[in-house]
Amino acid sequence: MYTADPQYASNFVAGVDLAFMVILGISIFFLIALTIVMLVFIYKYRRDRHPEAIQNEGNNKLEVIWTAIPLVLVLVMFYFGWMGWKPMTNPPEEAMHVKAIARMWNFSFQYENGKITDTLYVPINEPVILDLVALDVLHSLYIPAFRVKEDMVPGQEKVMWFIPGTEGEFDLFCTEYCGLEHSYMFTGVKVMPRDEFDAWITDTTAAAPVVDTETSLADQGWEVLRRNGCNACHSVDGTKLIGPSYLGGWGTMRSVVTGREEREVVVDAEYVRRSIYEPNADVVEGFNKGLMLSYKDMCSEEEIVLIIEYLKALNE
Ligand code: HEC
Ligand SMILES: [Cu+2]
Repeated sequence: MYTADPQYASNFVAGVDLAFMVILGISIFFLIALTIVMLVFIYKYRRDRHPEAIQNEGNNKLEVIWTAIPLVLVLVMFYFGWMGWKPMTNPPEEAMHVKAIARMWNFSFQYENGKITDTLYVPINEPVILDLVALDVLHSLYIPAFRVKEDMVPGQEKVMWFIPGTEGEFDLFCTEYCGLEHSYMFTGVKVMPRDEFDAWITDTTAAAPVVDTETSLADQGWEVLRRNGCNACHSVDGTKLIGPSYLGGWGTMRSVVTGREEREVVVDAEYVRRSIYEPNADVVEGFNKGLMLSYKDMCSEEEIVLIIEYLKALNE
């Protein structure tokens, strides 16, 4: 149906690169031309040949020329820029939708069947529409190889689309300075053949926690924490980051603020579960409300059990 040129990573590469080369070409031409003219004039009008300066009262012909030529050049640049950019604003009717969710400080991608990943997987030669969702602050999704970049604004429905043209893995990252660990909002896009993609998307075992005997429950809990980007705000070594450290928390008492009221609670399974699903219900003293968002749609009950196993293991 669609065939993006296999030479290019996406359908926008040709247009954007052409605009870039046109502007770069014009700039280099003038850099060289002006430098040459300048050198010639320095030589030709040097002081020992022209000891007396001449006053020029104006030259209408020159004025017209140096207004008209730059105007044409700027319009040429505008034309190529516009032609490269316009198609990005017209996503096709029929396309695969992926919800791209950004939060401090990671991306996650949710597919039409509910599968969630931290790397974006897409089939080759088919249009993909990313529905951009920012949960907390401004982020911006950038895939340099595809020549696409779009701001993600909390509360605003925005989309980005492209047709991948070459198989492989490409960088994807946030380009809107969004806080302390902004530079870690870095992941990738994996472009694969349709049949491989179909096999991958229908395989839901990778997303669900498989309780295998090879890996300990605690290690699987760590995997859940890593996958959800929890470690951007929570350390394992007692360091206070944005949130409290995991270390030495389990089983101890916590001073929390519930509503207006301060109280002491035990860090038990119920508390951890509530901290993950309703982070703002009990806010740990000394930490800020509203920074951690609910992981209701991201973490299953089974995964929370694994997280708890990990917290327990840290105490040993
Ligand atoms: C953007 C930063 C951020 C991210 C990401 C984050 N948290 Fe938090 N978390 C906090 C802050 C701040 C607090 C303390 C305030 C509160 O209780 O809401 C907290 C509190 C907690 C608590 C209570 C801790 C205690 O010692 O009493 C738990 C448990 C917790 N987070 C687990 C998680 C898990 C699991 C994830 C990932 C699924 C996660 N957090 C992701 C910032 C974050
Ligand atoms: Cu960001």
